[in-house]
Amino acid sequence: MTAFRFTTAGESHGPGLVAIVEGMPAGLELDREVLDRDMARRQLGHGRGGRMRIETDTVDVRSGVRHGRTLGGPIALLVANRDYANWEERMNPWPVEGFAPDEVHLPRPGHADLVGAQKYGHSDIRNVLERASARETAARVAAGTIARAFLTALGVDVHSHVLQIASIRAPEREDLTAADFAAVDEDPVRVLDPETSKAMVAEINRLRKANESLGGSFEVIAFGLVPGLGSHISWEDRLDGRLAGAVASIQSVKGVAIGEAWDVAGRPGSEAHDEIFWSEERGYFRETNHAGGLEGGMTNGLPLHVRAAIKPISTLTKPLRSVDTETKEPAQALRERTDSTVVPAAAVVAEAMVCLTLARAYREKFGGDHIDDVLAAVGAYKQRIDWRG
Ligand code: EPS
Repeated sequence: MTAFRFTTAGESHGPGLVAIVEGMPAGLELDREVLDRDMARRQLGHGRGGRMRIETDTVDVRSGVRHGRTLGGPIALLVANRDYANWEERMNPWPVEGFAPDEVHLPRPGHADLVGAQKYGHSDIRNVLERASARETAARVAAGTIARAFLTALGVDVHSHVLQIASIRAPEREDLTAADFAAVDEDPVRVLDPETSKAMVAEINRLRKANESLGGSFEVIAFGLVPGLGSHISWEDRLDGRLAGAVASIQSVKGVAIGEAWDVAGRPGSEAHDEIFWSEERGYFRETNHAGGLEGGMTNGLPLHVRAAIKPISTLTKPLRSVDTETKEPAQALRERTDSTVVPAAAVVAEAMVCLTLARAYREKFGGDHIDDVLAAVGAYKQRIDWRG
């Protein structure tokens, strides 16, 4: 059986983005509207730039699915770039007669521009920035829709919310349930507290006027996981490492935390761990979740909490100091159309990366060629460990 994996291809202003997802079982039901809903959620959020008015992202399934069910083969997904119509000469895969694109020579501090050009030997920085662009996350979310459909079939729900934008923080909330996220996408910054939301929108407006970009942080929570995904046996199998890698690979993410990580670091051990109880009706249970649902690199059956910090976008409308890579003279960095903040959208991308990571862990643990095989294996396992969650 092909191991679960996915890859993406595509440039920001090229013809489109592609995702290929391999290793899904056959017979999994997909709902076109649900897939497109995730694509639209990634485009939400106060503080996006002009590009989001051009694109209306949808998942165009090109293989691996027939009449709404997976076939077991690779699933190819296409997300068109509508903006390509405005870039056809500059981004054409083939030489365009009588046209020579202007080269970009002004690397943005914080972006892949300078190092990418050095490493790959490009004089035109556009050859780097097109692939480094966070437009690529549309393909990740497309792949994530397939992983999410698989997890939904297994009773797993993955949600996200924004915790912080610039200096504005949402109040901490414990014991969130899946139902608390019912209206989060209706909020302009995808935050659960309406007062904080207003303050965040005001701060985005204020800093945008000052030509600034804004970073922040967000949390992804997965409900309904079985205990025992991932493993303590080998470092590569530890789910905390895989989740951290998956989420840290999102453009502009600079930190990932599992559970109460940074807070727990400052507490005595007696206040850092989740004590274990057992009762006739519940079986094993905990009264706290400081660990964020992971112990020893494995899910423990409690909700999984992954937080991430994202830096302010490195394209600034008031550019930072840089150097012209042709003349080596001091210059201002490239100034392009850009977003002010992408924190709400990044949380949706992180949901996709968490879904893809969890789908892989389920595929490894339970195998199965048809979705019914997977459901039967999960059911048998729950019975063996007497899991009632
Ligand atoms: C991005 C720059 C902007 C963003 C883009 C990511 O694009 P443009 O240069 O076309 O205005 O809008 O994000 C998306 C297109 C998207 O779909 O998220 C960058 O440099 O990373």
